[in-house]
Amino acid sequence: MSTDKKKLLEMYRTMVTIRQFETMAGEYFAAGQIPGFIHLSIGQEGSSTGVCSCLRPDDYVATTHRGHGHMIAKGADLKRMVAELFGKVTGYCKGKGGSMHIADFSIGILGANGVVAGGLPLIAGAGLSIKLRKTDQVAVVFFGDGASNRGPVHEAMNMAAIWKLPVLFVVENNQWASTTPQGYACALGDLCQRAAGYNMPGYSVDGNDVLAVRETTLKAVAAARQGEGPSMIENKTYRIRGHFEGDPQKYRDQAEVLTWQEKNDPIRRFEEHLVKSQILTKKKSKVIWDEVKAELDAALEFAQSSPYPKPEDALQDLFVNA
Ligand SMILES: Cc1ncc(C[n+]2csc(CCOP(=O)(O)OP(=O)(O)O)c2C)c(N)n1
Repeated sequence: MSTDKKKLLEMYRTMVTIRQFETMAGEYFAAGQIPGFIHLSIGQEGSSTGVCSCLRPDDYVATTHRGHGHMIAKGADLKRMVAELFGKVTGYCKGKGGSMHIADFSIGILGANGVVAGGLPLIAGAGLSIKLRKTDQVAVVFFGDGASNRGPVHEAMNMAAIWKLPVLFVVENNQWASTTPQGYACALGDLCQRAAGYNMPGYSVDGNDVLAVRETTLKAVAAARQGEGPSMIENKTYRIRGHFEGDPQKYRDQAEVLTWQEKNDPIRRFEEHLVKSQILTKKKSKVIWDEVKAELDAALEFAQSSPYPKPEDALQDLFVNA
């Protein structure tokens, strides 16, 4: 696969941005400055970045309750994201939606989703719209291993298959669905085996290897753009943080978390690859981490200095003016 140096460094920066965004969100949540619930994707940056690195701004993405990484990788505005997490009027939903309701139609982000597996029927609809409009866009849905056992997955994959819709079903198998280990709730070894039931290609990928994710996604995207229909990709990864911030995590052994963190960090793995390939130096890497931090500090400042929405605006924006 030939990915040029500029693109590789852009992908590295995206992964660093997601990691720093999530780390910052965890810290401010713990400090009581972020209301509601947040679910972080630390450790899953290879999947979000690898997939979105293959997409155009006019391609669609539907994501989940754990969607910050997908949105950042698709190009969402950090200031508006942070402001939304803080419940401020300058946020994506004017501070009234929070983490699980962020959307940005201008760059194809059809939304986070608090309903587990809720993104799949939605993305089948987006795929049908692409087909009817005869464009060469693609529509991608991210969902978890827990979500993969729900009914809407069958309905959406079946429809996408019979109508040959340009859809990518990307299941992020991070080993845990809240407190349930993946193997407890599903009889399959590889979740991509489900693809066979819909006569579509299915790939299982090391989701912490961003280049492997990109290589597989490029294949699936090319097929979708050429009218060959949907594919399923399983990115095998691991959820490093609790299910939600504040989760006491009594259901799993912290040694398991540490092993993934120390031996299989997707950012460290990519960084080592880039350094070995003489694309990145330790010095340049530090510059990138510092630049991203400065960008996030500016987003934080923007969010913190923005006002909360007014109580009288609570019922505004409930309906779209058609
Ligand atoms: C329809 C529905 N059922 C249950 C829930 C509660 N819930 C929220 S997240 C979650 C686990 C999801 O696990 P998975 O799909 O593997 O995603 P992950 O959290 O690991 O990213 C559950 C059961 C919900 N939000 N929606």
